[in-house]
Amino acid sequence: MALEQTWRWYGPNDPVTLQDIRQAGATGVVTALHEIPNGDVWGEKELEARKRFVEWDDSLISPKKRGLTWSVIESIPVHEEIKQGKPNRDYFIQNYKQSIQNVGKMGIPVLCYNFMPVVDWTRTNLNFELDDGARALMFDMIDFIVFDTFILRRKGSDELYESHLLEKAKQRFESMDREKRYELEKTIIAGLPGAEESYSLEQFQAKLDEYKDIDDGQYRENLAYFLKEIAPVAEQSGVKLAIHPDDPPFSLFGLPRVVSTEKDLEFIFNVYDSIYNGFTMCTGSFGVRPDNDLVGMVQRLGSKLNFAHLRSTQRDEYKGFHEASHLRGDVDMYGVMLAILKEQSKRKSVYRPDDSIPMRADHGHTILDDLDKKTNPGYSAIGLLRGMAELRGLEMGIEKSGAVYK
Ligand code: DNO
Repeated sequence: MALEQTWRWYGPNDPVTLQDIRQAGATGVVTALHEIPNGDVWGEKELEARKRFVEWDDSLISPKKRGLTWSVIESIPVHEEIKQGKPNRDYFIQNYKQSIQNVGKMGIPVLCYNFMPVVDWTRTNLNFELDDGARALMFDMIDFIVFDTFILRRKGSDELYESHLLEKAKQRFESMDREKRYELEKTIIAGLPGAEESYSLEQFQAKLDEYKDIDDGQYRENLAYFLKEIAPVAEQSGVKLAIHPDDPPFSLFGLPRVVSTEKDLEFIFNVYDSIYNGFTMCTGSFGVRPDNDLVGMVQRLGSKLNFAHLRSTQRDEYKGFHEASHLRGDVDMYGVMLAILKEQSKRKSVYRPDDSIPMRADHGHTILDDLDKKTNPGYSAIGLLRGMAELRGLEMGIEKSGAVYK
């Protein structure tokens, strides 16, 4: 059974159209009701209308199916009150449950979400130029320290970093003009596509302060509290949860991080043991840590693998990385793909109906005509198309080789 090829679509304002997605060969759409404020219920009506839009072309005299299915929600954001375990969290959890039930009624089978505090995915450079002129996303640790210690001037941050890195960051900060500093600030805190929050410098510091008494242990408890409430509802509603790992998979700004390793996932699965309480194998996020054994994670935790984001990263010497093309870099994409296909075949043998795991090529390079267009960083059509085409070829090659059944 082949993987279900999906594509992330940011809604009607996405420069990539549903027809583009169809032409790229995807059959599944991954999207969210980005317009609903964080914390509010996703109503049945809104979901139904968006589903209709994704799946049907109503602009024609006789409406026609587009050949696409809304197969994954990415994401319903988790409200900060829940993440911080504030007294009001039960109200927001109630809303979350209601949204899950409504998603279930629409027959959308997978919900990807994350539990990263304050910031969703984070990069320092959205236009890192590769040798061939393509642009990639990058997390440069020195730039990150420039922001944390010299622009934000977060108290205590200088004690967190090794002195040679701090020294490098200081020199870099001094060599940057105002414009460059502002650009870096915007890149880090103004919100990347899909991240539901964006902040000014003051708001950002205030948000960080709210976490001063929340360590990893406490934060994990807050996640467990949330999961104990929502996972049974997801199970009853037929919606498989797929928690997305921290990106990058280590602490930023001294904030807690609890979804970065295999151990973290084990903790999550132990809170409520069900295939409805699963994860997103984001190879680009987990893969930044050399101590994460991606292939082993799929082999050991595969039954809870509800969604796959496939991309690769290339680590640098200072714990940073840039995004490599899909089959290069540090991720063993062959190994991961083989392990996922073996998991699917296992499911088939026990008649598990979800034996076509949704996957999407994650974050492409900006290439060709897209270099001159306004695109969502990481989500320009041509780069993603290249990634998806490569992954599709890899999958077919593995299938045909018979390696899955050995
Ligand atoms: C970035 C994405 C993340 C992801 C969320 C899931 O490209 O992988 O924004 O959607 O973290 O909730």
